[in-house]
Amino acid sequence: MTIRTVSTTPFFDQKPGTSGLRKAVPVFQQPNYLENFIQSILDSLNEIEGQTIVLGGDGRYYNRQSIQIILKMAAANGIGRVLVGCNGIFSTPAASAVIRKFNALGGIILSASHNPGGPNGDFGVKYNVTNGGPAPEKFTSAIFERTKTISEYKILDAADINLDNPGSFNLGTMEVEIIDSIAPYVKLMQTLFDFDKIKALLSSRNFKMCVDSLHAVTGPYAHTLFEKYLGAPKGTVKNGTPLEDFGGCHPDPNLVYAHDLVEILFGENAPDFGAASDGDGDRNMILGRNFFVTPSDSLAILTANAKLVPGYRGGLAGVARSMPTSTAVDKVAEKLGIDCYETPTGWKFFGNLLDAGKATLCGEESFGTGSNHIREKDGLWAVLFWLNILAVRGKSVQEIVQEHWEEYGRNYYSRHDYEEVKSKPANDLMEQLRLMVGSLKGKKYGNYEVAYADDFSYFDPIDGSISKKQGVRIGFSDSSRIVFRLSGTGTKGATLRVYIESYEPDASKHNIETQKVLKPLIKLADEIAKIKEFTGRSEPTVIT
Ligand code: VG1
Ligand code: CO
Repeated sequence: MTIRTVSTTPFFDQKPGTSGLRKAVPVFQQPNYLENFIQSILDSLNEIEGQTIVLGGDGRYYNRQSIQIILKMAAANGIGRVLVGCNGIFSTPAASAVIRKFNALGGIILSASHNPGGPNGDFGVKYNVTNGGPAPEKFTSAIFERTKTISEYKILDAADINLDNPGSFNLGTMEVEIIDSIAPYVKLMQTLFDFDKIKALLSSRNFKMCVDSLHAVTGPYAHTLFEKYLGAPKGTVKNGTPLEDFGGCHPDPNLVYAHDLVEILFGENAPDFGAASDGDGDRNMILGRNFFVTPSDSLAILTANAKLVPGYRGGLAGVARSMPTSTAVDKVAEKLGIDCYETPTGWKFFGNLLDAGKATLCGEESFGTGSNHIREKDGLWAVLFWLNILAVRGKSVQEIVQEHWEEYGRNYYSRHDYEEVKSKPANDLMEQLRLMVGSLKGKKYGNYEVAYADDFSYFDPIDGSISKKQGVRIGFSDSSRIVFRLSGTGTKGATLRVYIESYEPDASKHNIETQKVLKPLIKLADEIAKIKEFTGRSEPTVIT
């Protein structure tokens, strides 16, 4: 087996976004495109000689081919050992758990998360560091800088490795271990949740649940957890076989893309509980019978009920949410007397807080919740957390949420996405907002008075780093809020995200339709940002 050094020239579009490098599959299939990015990651790491890394993906199209390339490059660059998920599969949370368990140097996760897959879908590469979490900005910037100057990469000439069964192989001097990626994850979940109580709930005749894996990575994990360990009847998990193109669907657990599950939960004889997860298994959507739980509320409710769950019985050190996430959890934190941190969008910003023991639970409005058990958001963890709460409290999802609102007030919340708009006008829209925010304070729009407005900038209290331009937020004196930012995960044009929130303390007004309540603010968002004028769109493409 010989190591080949291949000369190459840079691609200038390899800047990692909110969560790794995401591009359409044909972009990744260009000669040297994947290789350049992988070599840039390896070049940005110190002392890789003999180290262990974790490798796997969400099973989407191009996963297997990429794994073979990456293995040969890792071997040529002196990596000592690679732990690969069987069949090349690792959910993002399971990869994070395995990096931590084996004290690996880091991991390469192949996923474009909730973006569609298949030959014309998206692919992605993400590097996670030693703590199991996404590489911080400092590191992703170093990778990007390297991609701009790269002139060669190293690869071993060798035959492909069989990924289909657990086992050990040698690739040059490097060891490749194909491991069961489900067992360590299930074991970790057993240390956090009361499996006996959840089992009693799931095997009772009075409780029915439906889990939709959307043909994506959580299928095998969900079958094992719910049907094998927790007594749920076979058939509880739907679409549980990962497909390379996710059956042609968006593996995105929200009311729009998980519509089959929504129909079941809002239909006749609906189950008591429903859940879905995304392409790589780090997102979750929680539904009750005829009831949708917003991700922001879910975070607040997990926080308020954490003491009922064995892994969190000792109390929470603090909580953290991304800036656009509703402030529902802030109210719970205040009552519990714990700190609540506000970070930019993207899980990488929670890593330092989790490592420093400042936050125990974290969440994002984009259907992501997680805790200090790993350094990624974790879809099935959130489902188990909910089931544990339901098993202890013996109430329905709707009752739990409504009681929560009665105690803390309700944060009406919605996100409006304008997908695939042209990049230039989208950037111009944000730029005019940035120029405007400095002078908005005190300005009146009908009944709304601007209490503060800024372009969110985050000071990381642990490492002192500053992340600027993280979204324009406009807060009003009645606690309502509008946030504007551009997506960092899309692959076509730009996606404008508008986040709208209002607060209602009065319990007699808690059962109004969300879009109706938010209507004046939605109108105001358009008036302030001139969305129609810049994007030419009069309606968002997706409302969650
Ligand atoms: C989106 C979400 C963000 C999330 C990110 C990765 O980013 O808004 O909250 O962390 O996706 O999620 P953006 O930049 O498009 O708004 V995923 O499940 O990659 O795992
Ligand atoms: Co994801």
